[in-house]
Amino acid sequence: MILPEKISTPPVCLTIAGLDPSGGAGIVADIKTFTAFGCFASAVVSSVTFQNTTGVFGAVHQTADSVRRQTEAVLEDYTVAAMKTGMLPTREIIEEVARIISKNDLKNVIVDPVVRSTSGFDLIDDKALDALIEKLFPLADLITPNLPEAERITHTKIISESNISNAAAIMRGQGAKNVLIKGGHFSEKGRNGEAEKNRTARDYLFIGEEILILESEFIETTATHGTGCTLAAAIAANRALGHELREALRIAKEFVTNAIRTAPHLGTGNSPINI
Ligand code: PXL
Repeated sequence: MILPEKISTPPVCLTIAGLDPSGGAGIVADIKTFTAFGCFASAVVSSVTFQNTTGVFGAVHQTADSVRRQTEAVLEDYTVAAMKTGMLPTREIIEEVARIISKNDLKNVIVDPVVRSTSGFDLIDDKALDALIEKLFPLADLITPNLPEAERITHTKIISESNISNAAAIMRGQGAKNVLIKGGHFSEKGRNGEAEKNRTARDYLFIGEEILILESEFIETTATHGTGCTLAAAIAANRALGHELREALRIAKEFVTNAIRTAPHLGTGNSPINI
């Protein structure tokens, strides 16, 4: 077997996110994604969740002190080229992560505002969500909400593209520099009248004064577990490799689309993707 050549001094990527022991989402997805792009993966656990492809059954969250000590151990030793945050379940953890990003002047910070699992398990409470918006949005290079997350963050209903622009404007008003709204859910049956004829997966990047619409084939599948984590991690990896944000996103989206297309169909629920 021929393995890809390793980069001799790979850039270090850091994820601060939850553990999904079934390997589809959270830090395991992030580690695999960083590694796939030739980056060196480091990972801080914010919560240990109990889940598999059929759902999330519970979680034991880490304390803010644990997150701080894990992260400081990494940062004292490595230069982190890019980082990604995923499930940050409590206000205390979010405040700690924000403090660490500011103190260490970390760059290329991708914030995936994880709110709820596909199966409906709340991964963050409302107090924590307020802290995520207030403390982390202003420190992010990019935030990556999907439609349900954008709706919950902005308290708006998104059924049209103009609703998407409005939600992005609200999130920018909340301090987010660049906003990626992942429109995959638009393609689901029944979300809006347009969905049946418009079967592409569209993501909307609000960057500077520009809106960039990234379109890809919509793949009809239940194998989507971990797509959000993987996309954000892939963007972070490509920022670490020196790509500017638009290009990092283009590469990351292609990676995720391929991973969905070639998903291993593991488990009896929503299969992980192929990372
Ligand atoms: O996909 C959101 C997500 C992120 N991180 C962890 C998760 C989930 C969804 O279940 O469990 C740890």
